[in-house]
Amino acid sequence: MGSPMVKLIGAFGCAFSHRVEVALRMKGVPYELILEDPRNKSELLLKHNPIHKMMPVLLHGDRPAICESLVIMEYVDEAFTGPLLLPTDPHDRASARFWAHFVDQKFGKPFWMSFLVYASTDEGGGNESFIKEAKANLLLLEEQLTGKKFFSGDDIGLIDIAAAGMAHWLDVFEEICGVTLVTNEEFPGLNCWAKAYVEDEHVKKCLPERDQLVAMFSACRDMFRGMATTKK
Ligand SMILES: N[C@@H](CCC(=O)N[C@@H](CS)C(=O)NCC(=O)O)C(=O)O
Repeated sequence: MGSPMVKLIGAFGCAFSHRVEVALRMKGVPYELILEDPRNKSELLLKHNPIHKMMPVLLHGDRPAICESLVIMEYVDEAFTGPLLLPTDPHDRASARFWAHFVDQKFGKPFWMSFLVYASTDEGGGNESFIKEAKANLLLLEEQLTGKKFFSGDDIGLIDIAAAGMAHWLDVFEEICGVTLVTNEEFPGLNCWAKAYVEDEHVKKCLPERDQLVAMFSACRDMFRGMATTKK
Protein backbone atom coordinates (compact mmCIF):
# COMPACT_ATOMS: atom_id res chain seq x y z
CA MET A 1 0.00 0.00 0.00
CA GLY A 2 1.31 3.49 -0.86
CA SER A 3 1.61 6.31 1.66
CA PRO A 4 -1.70 7.99 2.61
CA MET A 5 -2.91 10.85 0.41
CA VAL A 6 -3.46 12.91 3.53
CA LYS A 7 -0.60 14.10 5.70
CA LEU A 8 -0.96 16.10 8.86
CA ILE A 9 1.91 18.18 10.16
CA GLY A 10 1.20 18.45 13.88
CA ALA A 11 2.87 18.60 17.26
CA PHE A 12 2.69 16.41 20.32
CA GLY A 13 0.26 17.73 22.93
CA CYS A 14 -1.18 20.30 20.54
CA ALA A 15 -4.95 20.68 20.96
CA PHE A 16 -5.14 22.33 17.51
CA SER A 17 -3.56 19.26 15.87
CA HIS A 18 -5.93 17.06 17.87
CA ARG A 19 -8.86 18.88 16.25
CA VAL A 20 -7.73 17.82 12.80
CA GLU A 21 -6.99 14.24 13.84
CA VAL A 22 -10.51 13.85 15.28
CA ALA A 23 -12.06 15.30 12.13
CA LEU A 24 -10.08 12.87 9.93
CA ARG A 25 -10.87 9.90 12.18
CA MET A 26 -14.58 10.71 12.24
CA LYS A 27 -14.56 10.64 8.45
CA GLY A 28 -12.49 7.45 8.38
CA VAL A 29 -9.70 9.10 6.39
CA PRO A 30 -6.28 7.43 6.77
CA TYR A 31 -3.53 9.97 7.38
CA GLU A 32 0.16 10.18 8.11
CA LEU A 33 0.99 12.24 11.18
CA ILE A 34 4.27 14.14 10.91
CA LEU A 35 5.27 15.43 14.35
CA GLU A 36 7.12 18.73 14.49
CA ASP A 37 9.29 20.15 17.24
CA PRO A 38 7.75 23.63 17.74
CA ARG A 39 11.13 24.92 18.99
CA ASN A 40 12.93 23.72 15.90
CA LYS A 41 10.55 24.02 12.96
CA SER A 42 11.28 21.93 9.90
CA GLU A 43 11.73 23.11 6.32
CA LEU A 44 8.59 21.12 5.51
CA LEU A 45 6.48 23.18 7.91
CA LEU A 46 8.00 26.51 6.83
CA LYS A 47 7.45 25.61 3.18
CA HIS A 48 3.79 24.72 3.67
CA ASN A 49 2.80 27.36 6.22
CA PRO A 50 5.12 30.29 5.45
CA ILE A 51 2.59 32.85 6.73
CA HIS A 52 1.86 31.64 10.27
CA LYS A 53 4.62 28.99 10.58
CA MET A 54 2.32 27.00 12.87
CA MET A 55 0.94 23.50 13.19
CA PRO A 56 -1.42 21.95 12.19
CA VAL A 57 -1.02 21.88 8.41
CA LEU A 58 -2.95 19.52 6.16
CA LEU A 59 -1.52 18.16 2.92
CA HIS A 60 -4.04 16.49 0.63
CA GLY A 61 -2.57 15.00 -2.54
CA ASP A 62 -0.52 17.45 -4.59
CA ARG A 63 -2.60 20.53 -3.86
CA PRO A 64 -1.31 23.45 -1.77
CA ALA A 65 -1.40 22.99 1.99
CA ILE A 66 -4.37 24.00 4.12
CA CYS A 67 -3.59 25.83 7.37
CA GLU A 68 -5.48 26.90 10.51
CA SER A 69 -7.28 24.16 12.41
CA LEU A 70 -10.84 25.51 12.04
CA VAL A 71 -10.35 25.98 8.30
CA ILE A 72 -8.86 22.49 8.01
CA MET A 73 -11.80 20.95 9.89
CA GLU A 74 -14.28 22.58 7.54
CA TYR A 75 -12.24 21.39 4.57
CA VAL A 76 -12.21 17.82 5.91
CA ASP A 77 -15.97 18.03 6.44
CA GLU A 78 -16.55 19.06 2.83
CA ALA A 79 -13.87 17.00 1.08
CA PHE A 80 -14.71 13.60 2.59
CA THR A 81 -17.88 11.62 3.15
CA GLY A 82 -18.91 10.42 6.60
CA PRO A 83 -20.60 11.98 9.64
CA LEU A 84 -20.99 15.74 9.28
CA LEU A 85 -19.05 18.07 11.57
CA LEU A 86 -21.24 21.03 10.66
CA PRO A 87 -25.05 20.90 10.47
CA THR A 88 -26.69 21.16 7.05
CA ASP A 89 -29.11 24.00 7.84
CA PRO A 90 -27.42 27.33 6.93
CA HIS A 91 -28.54 29.03 10.15
CA ASP A 92 -27.30 26.15 12.30
CA ARG A 93 -24.03 26.13 10.35
CA ALA A 94 -23.53 29.83 10.98
CA SER A 95 -24.26 29.35 14.67
CA ALA A 96 -21.77 26.44 14.94
CA ARG A 97 -19.09 28.53 13.22
CA PHE A 98 -19.85 31.45 15.56
CA TRP A 99 -19.25 29.34 18.69
CA ALA A 100 -16.16 27.62 17.29
CA HIS A 101 -14.72 31.08 16.57
CA PHE A 102 -15.82 32.22 20.03
CA VAL A 103 -13.69 29.42 21.53
CA ASP A 104 -10.64 30.64 19.61
CA GLN A 105 -11.11 34.39 19.61
CA LYS A 106 -12.78 35.29 22.90
CA PHE A 107 -12.64 32.30 25.19
CA GLY A 108 -9.10 30.99 24.72
CA LYS A 109 -6.93 33.89 25.84
CA PRO A 110 -8.37 34.68 29.30
CA PHE A 111 -8.96 30.98 29.97
CA TRP A 112 -5.41 29.80 29.32
CA MET A 113 -3.91 33.07 30.64
CA SER A 114 -5.54 32.34 34.00
CA PHE A 115 -3.31 29.28 34.21
CA LEU A 116 -0.29 31.05 32.81
CA VAL A 117 -0.44 33.65 35.57
CA TYR A 118 -0.93 30.91 38.17
CA ALA A 119 2.00 29.07 36.67
CA SER A 120 4.32 32.05 36.78
CA THR A 121 3.81 32.83 40.48
CA ASP A 122 3.72 30.50 43.43
CA GLU A 123 0.84 32.40 44.97
CA GLY A 124 -1.27 32.69 41.83
CA GLY A 125 -2.02 36.33 42.63
CA GLY A 126 -2.86 39.06 40.14
CA ASN A 127 -4.93 36.94 37.76
CA GLU A 128 -8.36 37.95 39.00
CA SER A 129 -9.32 39.82 35.83
CA PHE A 130 -8.45 36.83 33.65
CA ILE A 131 -10.37 34.48 35.94
CA LYS A 132 -13.39 36.79 35.93
CA GLU A 133 -13.40 36.95 32.14
CA ALA A 134 -12.73 33.21 31.79
CA LYS A 135 -15.65 32.38 34.09
CA ALA A 136 -18.03 34.72 32.25
CA ASN A 137 -17.09 32.96 29.00
CA LEU A 138 -17.42 29.54 30.63
CA LEU A 139 -20.93 30.47 31.67
CA LEU A 140 -21.81 31.30 28.06
CA LEU A 141 -20.58 27.87 26.99
CA GLU A 142 -22.39 26.20 29.88
CA GLU A 143 -25.62 27.82 28.65
CA GLN A 144 -25.01 26.46 25.16
CA LEU A 145 -25.04 22.93 26.59
CA THR A 146 -28.42 23.24 28.29
CA GLY A 147 -30.38 20.04 27.59
CA LYS A 148 -27.68 18.71 25.27
CA LYS A 149 -24.93 16.09 25.51
CA PHE A 150 -22.68 17.85 23.00
CA PHE A 151 -22.72 21.43 21.74
CA SER A 152 -24.13 20.13 18.47
CA GLY A 153 -26.75 17.87 20.09
CA ASP A 154 -26.42 14.10 20.42
CA ASP A 155 -23.24 13.79 18.35
CA ILE A 156 -19.84 15.42 18.36
CA GLY A 157 -19.49 18.30 15.92
CA LEU A 158 -17.28 21.28 15.08
CA ILE A 159 -17.76 23.18 18.37
CA ASP A 160 -17.04 20.12 20.51
CA ILE A 161 -13.82 19.40 18.68
CA ALA A 162 -12.83 23.07 18.75
CA ALA A 163 -13.35 23.07 22.53
CA ALA A 164 -11.38 19.82 23.09
CA GLY A 165 -8.75 21.68 25.11
CA MET A 166 -11.34 22.10 27.84
CA ALA A 167 -11.94 18.36 27.94
CA HIS A 168 -8.52 16.72 28.08
CA TRP A 169 -5.97 19.51 28.57
CA LEU A 170 -7.85 21.46 31.24
CA ASP A 171 -7.51 18.77 33.87
CA VAL A 172 -3.73 18.66 33.29
CA PHE A 173 -3.44 22.43 33.67
CA GLU A 174 -5.56 22.34 36.82
CA GLU A 175 -3.32 19.66 38.29
CA ILE A 176 0.00 21.33 37.58
CA CYS A 177 -1.21 24.75 38.70
CA GLY A 178 -3.05 23.42 41.77
CA VAL A 179 -6.35 25.18 40.94
CA THR A 180 -9.81 24.06 39.84
CA LEU A 181 -11.25 26.60 37.47
CA VAL A 182 -14.16 24.61 36.07
CA THR A 183 -15.79 23.18 39.18
CA ASN A 184 -18.62 20.68 38.95
CA GLU A 185 -20.78 22.92 41.15
CA GLU A 186 -20.43 25.94 38.88
CA PHE A 187 -20.25 24.18 35.52
CA PRO A 188 -22.02 20.79 35.70
CA GLY A 189 -22.87 20.79 31.99
CA LEU A 190 -19.28 21.40 30.92
CA ASN A 191 -17.99 18.69 33.26
CA CYS A 192 -20.49 16.14 31.83
CA TRP A 193 -19.62 17.24 28.31
CA ALA A 194 -15.86 16.82 28.92
CA LYS A 195 -16.37 13.24 30.18
CA ALA A 196 -18.54 12.34 27.19
CA TYR A 197 -16.07 13.93 24.74
CA VAL A 198 -13.00 12.02 25.92
CA GLU A 199 -14.99 8.76 25.94
CA ASP A 200 -15.79 9.00 22.23
CA GLU A 201 -14.17 6.18 20.23
CA HIS A 202 -12.56 8.48 17.63
CA VAL A 203 -11.44 11.06 20.16
CA LYS A 204 -9.87 8.46 22.48
CA LYS A 205 -7.56 7.23 19.74
CA CYS A 206 -5.87 10.59 19.30
CA LEU A 207 -5.67 12.03 22.80
CA PRO A 208 -2.10 12.62 23.94
CA GLU A 209 -1.03 10.53 26.96
CA ARG A 210 -1.94 12.39 30.12
CA ASP A 211 1.39 11.66 31.87
CA GLN A 212 3.31 13.03 28.92
CA LEU A 213 1.16 16.16 28.92
CA VAL A 214 1.75 16.63 32.65
CA ALA A 215 5.52 16.31 32.11
CA MET A 216 5.49 18.72 29.15
CA PHE A 217 3.37 21.42 30.78
CA SER A 218 5.10 21.06 34.17
CA ALA A 219 8.34 21.95 32.40
CA CYS A 220 6.60 25.04 30.90
CA ARG A 221 5.25 25.98 34.34
CA ASP A 222 8.73 25.73 35.86
CA MET A 223 10.12 27.87 33.06
CA PHE A 224 7.50 30.60 33.67
CA ARG A 225 8.14 30.47 37.41
CA GLY A 226 11.86 30.80 36.74
CA MET A 227 11.24 33.82 34.49
CA ALA A 228 8.96 35.44 37.09
CA THR A 229 11.58 34.96 39.82
CA THR A 230 14.33 36.46 37.63
CA LYS A 231 12.16 39.55 36.94
CA LYS A 232 11.67 40.27 40.66
N1 LIG B 1 -4.74 29.44 15.05
C1 LIG B 1 -3.90 28.27 14.88
C2 LIG B 1 -3.13 28.04 16.17
C3 LIG B 1 -2.17 26.86 16.06
C4 LIG B 1 -1.09 26.87 17.13
O1 LIG B 1 -1.08 27.70 18.06
N2 LIG B 1 -0.18 25.90 17.02
C5 LIG B 1 0.95 25.83 17.91
C6 LIG B 1 1.19 24.38 18.35
S1 LIG B 1 -0.13 23.81 19.36
C7 LIG B 1 2.21 26.26 17.15
O2 LIG B 1 2.33 26.01 15.99
N3 LIG B 1 3.12 26.87 17.88
C8 LIG B 1 4.37 27.32 17.33
C9 LIG B 1 4.49 28.80 17.33
O3 LIG B 1 3.65 29.49 17.94
O4 LIG B 1 5.45 29.31 16.73
C10 LIG B 1 -4.78 27.09 14.49
O5 LIG B 1 -5.95 27.05 14.88
O6 LIG B 1 -4.32 26.22 13.74
